[in-house]
Amino acid sequence: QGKVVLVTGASRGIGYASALEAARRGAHIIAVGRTVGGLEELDDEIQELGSASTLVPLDISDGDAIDRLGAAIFERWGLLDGLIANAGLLGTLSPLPHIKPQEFENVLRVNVTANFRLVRSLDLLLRQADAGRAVFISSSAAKSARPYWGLYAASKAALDAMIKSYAGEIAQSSVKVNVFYPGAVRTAMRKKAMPGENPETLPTPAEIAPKIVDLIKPSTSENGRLFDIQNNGFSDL
Ligand code: NJP
Repeated sequence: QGKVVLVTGASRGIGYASALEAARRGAHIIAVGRTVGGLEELDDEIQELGSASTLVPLDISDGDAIDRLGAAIFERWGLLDGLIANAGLLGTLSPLPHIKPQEFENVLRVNVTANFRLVRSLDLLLRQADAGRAVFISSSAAKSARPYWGLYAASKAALDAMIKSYAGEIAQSSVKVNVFYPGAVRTAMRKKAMPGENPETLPTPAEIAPKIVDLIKPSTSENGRLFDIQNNGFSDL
């Protein structure tokens, strides 16, 4: 209640549902994404819940924009209670030699570098909160190399390694950081990855969102742990 929570990739899918779930629990949502229509739709739904949001249309691969966002949050609230770092890019699933260097770099920029910029820009704000919490959305692809998934898998594995290191660095602080593996979820990204799959067999973002938002509750005592929805539990980072 009354917490300030930033969600990246809030314009659709898992991020949208997580933002809505956090708003339902009384948080003020800072909603980040490029698609203004999606953010506005989210804002309408949040208002219907009696909560409020601040919409931030930006491309998270713009590191300077992330720094400006951190400065603006500092100006207005002086702290950040929760971060759901969800925005991600699948990229083309194809043999590695066929991937264009520009696309390779773009996927790494969104899935890895942007999350580094978020950590860099928001670390102090999370420390200013009584119990700052951050969860980074990874993928089981990080743990299982499969043909054609090399670029996406590499980016999520890099994200995991980076966040595990960060979790160790802040272990003695009041901030807690986790990584979440959603498993297969009924979203646009999953449809692009598995076009032949029947989406009805998959959980919806709304079904997954409470598990993600639980990880930014102040009472969450686990630090530096992975929550793997497929294995339905925690393991150490
Ligand atoms: O993806 P999708 P999901 N700047 O494509 C945003 C992981 N995951 O909800 O900018 C700012 O529906 C984009 O916003 P927009 C996955 O890797 C999923 O399925 O408006 N935002 C949109 O809101 C990802 O990390 C599954 O286009 C940018 C959001 O990201 C997370 O879950 C399985 C952006 C993507 O929405 C959410 O995925 C798994 C940018 N440059 C992991 N680029 C699954 N769905 O099955 C993208 O293991 N976004």
